[in-house]
Amino acid sequence: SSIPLKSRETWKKFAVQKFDSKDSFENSFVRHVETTLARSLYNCDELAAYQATSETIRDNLITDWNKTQQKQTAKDQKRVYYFSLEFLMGRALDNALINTKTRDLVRDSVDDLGFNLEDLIQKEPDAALGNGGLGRLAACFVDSLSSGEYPAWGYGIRYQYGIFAQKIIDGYQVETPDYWLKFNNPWEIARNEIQIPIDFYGYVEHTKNDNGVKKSNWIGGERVIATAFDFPVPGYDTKNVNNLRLWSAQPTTEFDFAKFNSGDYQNSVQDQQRAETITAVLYPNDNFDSGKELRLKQQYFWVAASLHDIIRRFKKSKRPWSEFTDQVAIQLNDTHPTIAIVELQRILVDLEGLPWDQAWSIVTNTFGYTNHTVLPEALEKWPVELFQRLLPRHLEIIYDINLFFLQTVEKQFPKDRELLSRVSVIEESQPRQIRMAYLAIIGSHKVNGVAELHSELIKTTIFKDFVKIYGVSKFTNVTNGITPRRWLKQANPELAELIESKLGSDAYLKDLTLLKKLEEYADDSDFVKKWAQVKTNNKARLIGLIKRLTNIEIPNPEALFDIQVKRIHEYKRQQLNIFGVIHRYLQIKKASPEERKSFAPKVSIFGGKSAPGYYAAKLIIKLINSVAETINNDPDVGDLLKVVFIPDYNVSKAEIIAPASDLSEHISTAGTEASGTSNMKFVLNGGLIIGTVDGANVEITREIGEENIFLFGNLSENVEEIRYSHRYNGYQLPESLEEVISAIEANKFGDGNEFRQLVESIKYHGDHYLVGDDFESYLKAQELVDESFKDTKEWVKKSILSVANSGFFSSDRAINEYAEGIWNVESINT
Ligand code: F58
Repeated sequence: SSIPLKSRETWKKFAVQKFDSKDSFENSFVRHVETTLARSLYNCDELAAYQATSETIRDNLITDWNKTQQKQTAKDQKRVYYFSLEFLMGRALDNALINTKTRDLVRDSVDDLGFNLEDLIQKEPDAALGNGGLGRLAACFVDSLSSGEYPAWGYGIRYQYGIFAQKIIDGYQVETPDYWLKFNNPWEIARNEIQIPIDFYGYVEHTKNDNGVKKSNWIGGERVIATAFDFPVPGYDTKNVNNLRLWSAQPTTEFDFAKFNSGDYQNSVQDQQRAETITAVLYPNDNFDSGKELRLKQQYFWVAASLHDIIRRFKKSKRPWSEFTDQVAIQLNDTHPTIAIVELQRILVDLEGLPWDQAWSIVTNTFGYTNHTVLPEALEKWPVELFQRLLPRHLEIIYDINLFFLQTVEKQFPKDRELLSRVSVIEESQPRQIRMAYLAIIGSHKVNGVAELHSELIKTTIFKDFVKIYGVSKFTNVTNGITPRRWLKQANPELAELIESKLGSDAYLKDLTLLKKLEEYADDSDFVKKWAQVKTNNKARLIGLIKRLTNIEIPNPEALFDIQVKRIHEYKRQQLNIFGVIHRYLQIKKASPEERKSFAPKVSIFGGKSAPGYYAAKLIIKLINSVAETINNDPDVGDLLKVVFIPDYNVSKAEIIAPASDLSEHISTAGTEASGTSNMKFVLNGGLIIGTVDGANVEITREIGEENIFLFGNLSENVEEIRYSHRYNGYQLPESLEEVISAIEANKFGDGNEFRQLVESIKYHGDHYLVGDDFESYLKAQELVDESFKDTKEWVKKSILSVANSGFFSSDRAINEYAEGIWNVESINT
């Protein structure tokens, strides 16, 4: 459907011009105010100005987006598709300004037009289509894929409600809906012409063709339409703009006449409307599998639409199926899209008529699977019965995949029935369940963990049998990373400027290892002073945020800011942190006014959401708020200690919080945090870390040096043994922790009874997360922190050296590793 040659001259004459000067920006801005928004200079408020600015940037992005897609189609290289149920993007405007290097120009222009750019940026709601680390990782990855000019698309769901907004009322978390699309969203392109039918339920017809070959045909029983929304993803300092395609569910317009004829019009329309609920809301659990039918519907809906899209694109090239894997790589972000393995096999066998084995070899060479957790309660399983109803043909295919797999295992390890039942995709429990991680391993050519320790752990624990079966080469590691564009340049403009003044350019934003040169300035007193000043300014910015959100005054920006922000989870051990705070409080109370002078002033800052149904995590939030209430109002304490819980932690708040830490806490029970990524954000912004030997803390230590990090606690190799010993030999909490618990029980922080479950799980029910075992070691590490912080010069030096050596943690490096080691995909300009 392209334009005939004779008309093309006319098109070319009017080819869209990108804005590239103040004049052209302002021209476009005014046009958008008057036409797109139907307003004028008499009624253009900040929201309208934000929208007109965004529309103007959007025009530029779409122009480059179009060219990028044309170029990628012309080059016809292998593409990578990143399947993720979550993309925690945050705000788009500031990021687009930075990546397209138009920020200064736009700041001056909106100033001419009577607005302040920083204020306009604040008007944008966060695109919060994710829970935490996994979703934010996907967002950093699409940034790096665009910046590295890889031919790559992200595929996900356009939820109408993102992760809930958290209110704190009387110290308790209250969830309110995040209806982020209430204004027109300038960052998406509605592709209403793309309408893909997706079926559910129904039954399978088994027939034979003329040659007597068995054929299976799934007849769906309910149909919804997937329609596409495209989000342009601009790379940094390149014209490359990749696509993030998010699907939205719509009702079909094919009506069920039987129902409508029965005269029940109202109910029939209602049935149709139910289609939209599929993409209505993001499930708010982190590291927990909820197993709800609607969740499985979301997964199949998104995966089926994405594969349909990819196959349509592939078929346009008229290549034989044997070349599919030269053209397509698909990465499964956790097991959530695992059904794609089955769906592709179904398409190839049932619809395209390929023999099973040929289809299966295409499938396994297409997919790679990333695991993000070893926690058993987070590993996805689905009841067989649910599959039987919702996706009957897929269940048959799963049975066949499993059968063929078990047959090869049986050949390899004859008579090992135990092994067969351990690795079977079907768990023979009541009810029987499908183990999605096993299916993902069997259907992929590579399986990776997200940090070295984690990748070793999956090989020796949850996937041990599969290493035996497939060999160790199927398993690999790609340590996570973060994008320095958002997490340094955008979040910390002052630090970025100071760095640029020494490195001479912004090239480090594309090659983060260039930060290494900062080592030369670690003893340069002028540089050290400026470095410290940037930190103080960022702390002042955070003080302002805290005041606005909580009304708490932080009197002293020189105090040590000790921050733990992340999802609230027992394994992440915010309880260990708050017990440490209580301990400190009790020490201050015991001290004489004279002795109190020796305490270094400190601000303990928490933030994070609990899953709505996670009782223990909600209790931790309440405890933090109750402790804050007592301490912040105790005149004996004064400015020595403040405790803050920042409500509704999200990406845009993280951008203010990460640059403001002196110390951040990454204190999970060893072996539980697969990687962590906020640890990288804090280090890149010149904060030091107190942490356990867990996740990416291990590599952070290796890169920045162990003299620049405060490690403590038991090691992962001992955790099981300690738990076992708790169970069979009993255990005793250290005196220091008993004292803390007694203070809670003595109602020093509101009604102590309220926290009984929290206390009892540690005191009497095995202390699964080893809070007692690590407490003393944690306190010691904190003492060391206090000691070090007193020596400002030494502390700042550690900070500079940490940043200088954090280049490894760029998501650009992670993406290059995936491209080479897993996808076999090349950048478009190589
Ligand atoms: C996180 N997982 C890991 N899952 O906990 C963290 O260590 C790691 O750094 C990060 O992934 C990136 O690799 C995580 O965020 C979820 O939120 C899932 C959401 C859907 C339900 C299951 C948990």
